[in-house]
Amino acid sequence: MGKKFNDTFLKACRKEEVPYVPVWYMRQAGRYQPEYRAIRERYSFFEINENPEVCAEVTRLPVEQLGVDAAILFADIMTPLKPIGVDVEIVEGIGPVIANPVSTIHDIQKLKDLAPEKDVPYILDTIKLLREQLDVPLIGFSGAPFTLASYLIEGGPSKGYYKTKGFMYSKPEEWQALMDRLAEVTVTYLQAQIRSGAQAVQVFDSWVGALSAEDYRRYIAPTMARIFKALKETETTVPSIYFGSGSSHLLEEWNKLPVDVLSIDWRISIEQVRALGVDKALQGNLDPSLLLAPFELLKERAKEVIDQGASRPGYIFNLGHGVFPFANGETLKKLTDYVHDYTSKM
Ligand code: 1CP
Repeated sequence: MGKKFNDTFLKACRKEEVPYVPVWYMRQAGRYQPEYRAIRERYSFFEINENPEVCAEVTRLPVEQLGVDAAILFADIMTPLKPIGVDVEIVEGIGPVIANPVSTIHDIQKLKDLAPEKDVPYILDTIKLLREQLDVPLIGFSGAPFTLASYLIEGGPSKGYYKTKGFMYSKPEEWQALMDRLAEVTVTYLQAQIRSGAQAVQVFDSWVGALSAEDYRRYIAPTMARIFKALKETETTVPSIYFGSGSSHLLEEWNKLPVDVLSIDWRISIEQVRALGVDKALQGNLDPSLLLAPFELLKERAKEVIDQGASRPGYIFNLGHGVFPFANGETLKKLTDYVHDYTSKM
């Protein structure tokens, strides 16, 4: 507010020159912050979501506390599914729990179209409010069809995704109908976010690494290509980011998608990613567990990541996955300062 707008993150997404490496963290707003926990005592997760003033406040908290170069809309990948007929609650200590899991074509056909202006007006209002308040770019986001389907089919968090994959293998037509429906929701939802002012969009496919590269090619890649193409056609200037955990074996497939930035986890180094021929902008990829390491070690490892990432234009510092609930906010602040200081001198 009043400050000069910081577009370093957007420049890095576009592979432009930057004065220093921009930083933000997946799950930068949430349980590790005492202020968030205090707000959560008064409101349920979806009550925060549905109240633009509170939702904008929660979104801004990490920007103000950590000095990160981007804000991410405070919502959940389940947010757009509630209004289309999914009976979902966010349960403390577990995550999304679904009372009516999907198992038949009838269940899929019952999922309604998303009409963002009518179904999630509070999200669009939060975005508009944040654009007045923020002096860093606002990232909108959505879950990706495979990851959303995993919750819909399993009924909640899963380890093996057996039912999800079993469904995919044994009911290919129903599976495709589900992918199509969720792709439509994703595109409609993200288009509405972009129209309301989201300056970049990230698609979270957190659990798609459960698939082999061959299954990804067969069952998922065409859907993801369609999503990113539709987003490009909506607004060519809004960068798109694709994230998955445990997905190193899928990077060559991802590199073929019409997406701008790949967000990678820590199981592969940035040098290795580039050696695969991946030529997109990259985001990542410090192991979040290092937030629990002595700060000297954390710094050393962050430096290694940065030295690899920043050797080419198009690099954004982030963790390889989200901040966990018992992370220390002060460590995140020191890490952010370190990345800024170190890379300003490069
Ligand atoms: O700053 C931010 O990033 C916060 C906004 C945000 C985002 C981007 C939240 C709030 N959720 C998400 C995305 C999300 N939700 C993903 C993709 C990112 C990732 O892989 O981490 C996933 C898989 C979910 C599903 C989900 N929702 C989980 C994980 C469960 C599992 O399968 O292991 C959990 C714990 C939630 C609830 C949730 N969402 C967000 C918060 C802060 C919380 C904690 C709930 C609470 O306050 O009680």
